[in-house]
Amino acid sequence: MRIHVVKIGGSVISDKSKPFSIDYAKLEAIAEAIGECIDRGCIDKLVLVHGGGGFGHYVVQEFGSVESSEAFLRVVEVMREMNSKVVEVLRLAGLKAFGIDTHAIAYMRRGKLFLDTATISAALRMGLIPVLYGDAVLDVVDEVFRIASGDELAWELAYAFRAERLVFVTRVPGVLRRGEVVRKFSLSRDLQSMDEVAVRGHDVTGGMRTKLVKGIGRIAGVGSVYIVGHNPRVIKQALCSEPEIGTQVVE
Ligand code: IP8
Repeated sequence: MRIHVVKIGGSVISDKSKPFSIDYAKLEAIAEAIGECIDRGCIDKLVLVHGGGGFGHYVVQEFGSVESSEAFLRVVEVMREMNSKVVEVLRLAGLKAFGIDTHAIAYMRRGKLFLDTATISAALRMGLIPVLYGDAVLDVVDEVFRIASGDELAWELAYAFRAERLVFVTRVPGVLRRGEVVRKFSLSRDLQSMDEVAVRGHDVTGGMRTKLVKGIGRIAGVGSVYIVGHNPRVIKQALCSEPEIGTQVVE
């Protein structure tokens, strides 16, 4: 299977400073861009992941952590709600979006993420677009609640499915060095020299650096990896050819 994995940043499609609100205009524009790439035939199979934005991050911030079962259950609840809103917009844009609750197929062992990919692979073979999300999950060894970021999930999915492309759609136009977008970023060489973008509002899973670090050990086997902004034209380029603005991440 030729698979694309796309992670849509939670802060792109929701306002982290305004709890529980989706930015419908932005999400619709992204959904249309993806739909065009499917129609053009440059995407065969697609897995979508979205982040927590003003839903999950806000709640974790409110509770301070996901240590308690109350916090865990509330995160699970609001992230489900966000996912169903996202899926609804994707469906209206004509995509065969199929929401899959991350906490039901993902778990951790001592902080390491594991996925049961059977449902996702079957869904892909059956022509659906699985839509997962950053979520709270169980650590089945330590018996604690943990957060699995959408970024880590996207890397893990891309690695598990040997994705042809992994595209991160973010609030910023790519990895920045001294304010300029870096064209190519090597995980083994360049991690020291990047600017960290301060995240406005609530972000409990780290910024660009963490996004990149999660790719270590997972990038092997993934065809191409791009980090781009949310301009629909650039998203289409990242999915089908090469983005005019954005960062290609390499080993
Ligand atoms: O927004 C974390 O996913 P992310 C989601 O991709 C939660 O970092 C539950 C805070």
